[in-house]
Amino acid sequence: MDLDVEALRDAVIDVALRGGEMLRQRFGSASRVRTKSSRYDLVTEADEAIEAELTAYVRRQFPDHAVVGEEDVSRRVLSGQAASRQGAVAQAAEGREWEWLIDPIDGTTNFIHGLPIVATSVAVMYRDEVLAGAVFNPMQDELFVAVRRHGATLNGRPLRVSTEEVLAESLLATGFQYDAVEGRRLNVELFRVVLNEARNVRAIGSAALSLCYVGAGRLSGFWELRLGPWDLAAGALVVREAGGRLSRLDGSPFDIWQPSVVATNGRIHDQLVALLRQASAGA
Ligand code: 2AM
Ligand code: CA
Ligand code: CA
Ligand code: CA
Repeated sequence: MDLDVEALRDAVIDVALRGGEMLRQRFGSASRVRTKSSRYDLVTEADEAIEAELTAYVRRQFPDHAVVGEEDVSRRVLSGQAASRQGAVAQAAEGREWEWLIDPIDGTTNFIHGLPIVATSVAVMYRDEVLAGAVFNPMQDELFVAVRRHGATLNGRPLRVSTEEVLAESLLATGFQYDAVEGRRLNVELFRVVLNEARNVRAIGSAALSLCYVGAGRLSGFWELRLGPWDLAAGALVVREAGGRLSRLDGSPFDIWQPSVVATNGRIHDQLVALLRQASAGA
């Protein structure tokens, strides 16, 4: 490895802050909104400009690292250059040991509407292991950082998950996917079932920030059905390093390459997974 812990931390922070600064400058003036896979799956000029800048920036500093960005992967799939999203990610990763995952704007729909729950999410992996991640919301000046085995912080202060023991006292969050209406139907049912048991449920429109909020103890837990590795990598490391627990929706081991996630304070994890499994079976 050619990077120590401090260098890794500094590198992810630097890239996330750079992206967030561009995001802040563009906030309130989303332009050229286009659709991708469905009418809910949106991209703007800002997503593409920020990703292009961050990709070039990482490559200048680390010429032997690969950079995988959401919009680059989307372009490869939509143009037919890659047959699937996994294929496109593999193309972009070029088989390199060091790999960066970049989500230039997490919360693009919020960005388009001027809702300031938006972030740039950046993670760096070595041989398929996420070593460091940073999620920066420039509208609230909140920088979440996690380094594997070295903890998670918010603006430099150490993070710890919340202590709720039961769903009835838990504030949870989820997100609704971009596939056609049918794809959302299942999560509407999960939402309904969980809402009956939890204190309340939110859908804040940024998966990366939702994960960071679990790490910060602001949410007791979060689940979502269909995310990409750039949505998950940095935020999941924040959850883990803040003492939380992660799995897939069915309770099996978490993996950024799999689309579903359940992230909690740990204490309510089994209860939430059991409820989601039961609700999925009945849906
Ligand atoms: P985005 O804003 O970067 O597109 C919304 O539920 C959250 O899920 C956002 O963080 C959104 O990221 C993310 N997301 C990414 N891909 C998605 C997909 N195919 N369907 C739904 N949400 C997706
Ligand atoms: Ca997107
Ligand atoms: Ca995203
Ligand atoms: Ca995005």
